[in-house]
Amino acid sequence: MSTIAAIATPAGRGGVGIIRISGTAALEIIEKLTRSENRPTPGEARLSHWHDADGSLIDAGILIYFQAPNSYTGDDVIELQAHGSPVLLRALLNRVFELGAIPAKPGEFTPRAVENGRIDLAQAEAVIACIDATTLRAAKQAQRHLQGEFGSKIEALMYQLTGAVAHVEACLDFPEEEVPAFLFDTIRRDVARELIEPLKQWLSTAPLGERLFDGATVAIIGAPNVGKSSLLNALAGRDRAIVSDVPGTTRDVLEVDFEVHGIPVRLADTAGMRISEDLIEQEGVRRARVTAGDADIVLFIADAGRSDTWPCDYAADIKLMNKTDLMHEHVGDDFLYISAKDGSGLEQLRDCLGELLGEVAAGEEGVMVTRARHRLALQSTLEHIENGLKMLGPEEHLDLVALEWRRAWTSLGEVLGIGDVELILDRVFSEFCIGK
Ligand SMILES: Nc1nc2c(ncn2[C@@H]2O[C@H](COP(=O)(O)OP(=O)(O)O)[C@@H](O)[C@H]2O)c(=O)[nH]1
Ligand SMILES: [Mg+2]
Repeated sequence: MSTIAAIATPAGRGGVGIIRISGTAALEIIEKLTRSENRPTPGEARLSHWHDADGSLIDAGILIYFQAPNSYTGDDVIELQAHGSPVLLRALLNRVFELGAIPAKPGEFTPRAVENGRIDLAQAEAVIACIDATTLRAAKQAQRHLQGEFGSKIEALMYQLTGAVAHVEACLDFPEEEVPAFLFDTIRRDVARELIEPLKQWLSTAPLGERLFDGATVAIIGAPNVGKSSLLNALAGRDRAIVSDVPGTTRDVLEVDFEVHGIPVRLADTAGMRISEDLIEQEGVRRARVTAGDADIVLFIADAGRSDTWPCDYAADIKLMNKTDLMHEHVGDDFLYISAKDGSGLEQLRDCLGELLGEVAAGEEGVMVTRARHRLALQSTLEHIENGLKMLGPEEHLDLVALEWRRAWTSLGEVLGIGDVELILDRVFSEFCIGK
């Protein structure tokens, strides 16, 4: 495999800039780059000098050598911690290319780690999730996946499934009438308890788990001047939208990112819904409707002091009665009473949003299903297990049950990127002793 290199730190100036080199030629490249300084010792950070083709110094910094297989990719890896100057880093990287490395494609280090068996496919996905997470809660969830908690759960299910398949295949070896009936009950009970229940429980975490990374959109709609922009500012915690007592101030759709209980939310403030002669305002109202149509959650807001703003002709998820600092008229329990001005009721609004977004009860958060790819694979696993279960019985074709459950096994394996199912199954089965 070729030796790849890239700048691992973000573009732009910084205190430190890191170049990462991975592959069998890494040491050779370093020998030339450092003009034969002592060969680096694995795991040791040392001061090193890096030279251009003409012998001039490009930069000096810290060199760390991760000897294969104990590196991120599993190959020899060398990291150069240079000064965070884009010019110097570029020159240094070009020199590394001259010496035999090729440019790494985006994210090319991580697949190598998977190929070399350092991490599984789900952990590779967690690397990017960790980096892309926009809330601490999401980052911590990604971290659990990265540490292999997700993979262990999958493997535990695979182990259970292997046992179930082994039992069924053991029955296959007997003439049907000789399989004791209680055996089917045992298999049925084990499969329900060890596979179906945990899978269902786990799948129930998917709406929230996926939201943690994909985020949700919330649109604020209502008549002009009811306090939509004020609410956006209050929730975002900063003065983002212009607030005024002139109706029709907001004309475009304005978006701001914030979080509700660790779930990233994009909040959209819109133009007030009203019939207007003003062409720009008309377009604003049209956009408001489109935004509301696309949003996961629609917040309708009314003004407690103006009954004409109360009727809501839109299918809103939450209805708010604003300006309750001025007057508090109770117009029904389907309204949440707030004041964008003094902040009252906003905590309840956050809770309400959290609930709609799939917030789970407080306490230690388990490892969740956070990606559509994982959810689909787990759903397919569940389906195959249930299909098999339906066919389990003395009159049935047990080979079909085994086939369904092997398919379920394959779906689980796909999550971790385990390819050669037959091979693995055979190996596992070789340890089973039929009839004992
Ligand atoms: N007293 C009071 N005034 C508010 C409240 N929310 C908004 N306002 C005022 O109502 C007017 C319209 O607010 P704005 O946020 O621009 O409404 P929008 O047109 O719906 O975006 C402004 O003068 C705000 O200061 C509130 O909770 N209490
Ligand atoms: Mg506004």
